[in-house]
Parts: sequence; C-alpha cells; structure tokens
Amino acid sequence: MERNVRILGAPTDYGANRRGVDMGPSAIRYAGLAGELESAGVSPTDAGDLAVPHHATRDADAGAANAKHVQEVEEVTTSLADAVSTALAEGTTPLALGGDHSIAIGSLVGSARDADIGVIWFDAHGDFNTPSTSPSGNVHGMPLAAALGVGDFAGVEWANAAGLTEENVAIVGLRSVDGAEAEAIRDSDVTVYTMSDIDERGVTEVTNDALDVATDGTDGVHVSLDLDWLDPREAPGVGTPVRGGVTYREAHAAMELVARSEAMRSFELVEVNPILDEHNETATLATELAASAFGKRIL
Ligand code: Z70
Ligand code: MN
Ligand code: MN
Ligand code: MN
Repeated sequence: MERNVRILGAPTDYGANRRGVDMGPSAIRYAGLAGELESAGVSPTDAGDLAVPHHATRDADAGAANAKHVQEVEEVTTSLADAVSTALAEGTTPLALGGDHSIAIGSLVGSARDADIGVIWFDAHGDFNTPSTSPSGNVHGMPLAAALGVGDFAGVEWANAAGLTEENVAIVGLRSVDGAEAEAIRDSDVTVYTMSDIDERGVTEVTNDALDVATDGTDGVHVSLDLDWLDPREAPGVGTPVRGGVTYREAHAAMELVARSEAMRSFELVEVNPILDEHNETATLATELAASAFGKRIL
C-alpha cells in the first residue's frame, strides 16, 4: 500500500538566534519537495503552514535569558504536536518542515502521544542543553533534553514526549557539544555516535546500529534531520555550520538505510536557512534526502 505523507510547515525561528530559518518551509517546497516525494513512490499532501506568532507582535526579549522565546516555542510546538498525532491517527506519515530545531519538541510529543517511539537524531549538535546548562539560551539547542524531561524539563508537560525513553534515542554525527551539555549526555542513557565513529566504522554500520537502538521494543522511529549534520560544503544554508560533517553520499546512504528499515513513523527537516544558502542548494538537498528516506530508488 502506498504511503501517504502529510507535509506540515512550521515556519518558526523562535528557538534560534538568527532570522532566516523561518523561511525554511517555503524554500524546501520551492526546491520541489512534493515532486521528490512522488519520485520516491509516496503520496504527499501539503497541509500548509502552522500559525506562528509574528515577530512584530512579540517582545524581542521575550522569555528568560536562558530560555529565549520559550512561550512562543510552547505555542508552536503544541500545535505541531497536535498536527503530528492527528496525521498519524489518520494513517499518514507526518513530515514537519522547520524552522529551527525547537520544532522537534512538537514532532516528538505528537509522535510519542499514542505509541512507544525511538529517535534517530542526525545532527552536528547534541541539542541536549537545558536552561541551566545552555550557553546561548536558544531553545533549538535543547529539544532532545526537553522531550526526554532532562533536568529543568522534568515534568514540563507541554515538552515531555510520553512514549519516548532515553534508551531508544541515538544521536548520529555529533561534533559540537557544550561542556555541561556533554556531561548531561554522558549521564543519560542516550546512545551517541560521533563523527569519529563514522570515520572509524563507516556511516552504514553506525546508522544500522542507531536503527537497532531506536527500534528496540518500540512501535516506530522518528527521524530528525538537522541539515547541519552535513558538511557546510554540501549544506551551506544552515544557521550553525560546523566543519567536518558527513558528505552528500554518506547522507544519502544513511537515509536509504532508514527507508530499508521501514521503521520510520515520522520525519522532520530542520535548520534550512535560505538567507545563508547558495541558490537554494541546501533546501534542494533536503528534498533529495527526504526522497531517499522514503525509499527512492534509481532502478
Ligand atoms: C549550542 C547551543 C544548535 C542547532 C545549533 C548550539 C545548538 N549547543 N542546535 N544549531 N540545531 O546554543 O545550545
Ligand atoms: Mn539541531
Ligand atoms: Mn545542529
Ligand atoms: Mn522502550
């Protein structure tokens, strides 16, 4: 049976420190997302964009210094969580378009509302800060900790993902982590594969191990793809580029393994920043990687 994919735009930059990622959903659509998904043999329906409060209507310094715009993040992620869980209940696969990575709180809460899920977090960053550890106060550096209820996020109902536990979370491609954040990751039961692991063992073996972690005893996997997972040479249009990321080929290989596992129940593409991009190539790459994740074949 053909898989139906529901595209959910979340044009927000409230979790990030710079403007531009709020235009990600437009750029990804303009790059040809729907056509790429069709070429992967899935049937996409675009549900449009979620309502995001306009910057002009909000205090520029809203939120605490260690959790900037947290109220706006709560508003956006709460509506995304509802849209994701509704999409799943209606038999479709939600594909959320960021926006900054804070939207993952909504994807995870929604995907784990009525199921036990695992997560594969393809990212240069750990996104495991809490307001107490964050050097920036940007919530896009916190979504994994938030969904897992780590530290300050313990018992924060809007942010905690019910059917998600640390044992089923794998971070892949880590190469930039803050001091106290690293400590929190080490103290957790999350599994981490750094870029060194990919260097030593190859992206195929690492991704298969990550899939084992995320599928162990779960009903399905949420795949969170931060485009800064890739090397900035391949993906220049991101807010926080970090040298030494995966190549074009490695990224496709990983997404093809995701497709082959048939375990993906929800997906997101985040941190595309069209203002910093070159000829929309990062958005285009995002659409091609989505096609690979949904099973696009050459023959
Ligand atoms: C840093 C912080 C981050 C994404 C940057 C950066 C976090 N650790 N996450 N870009 N996606 O501010 O917490
Ligand atoms: Mn991220
Ligand atoms: Mn990142
Ligand atoms: Mn479990």
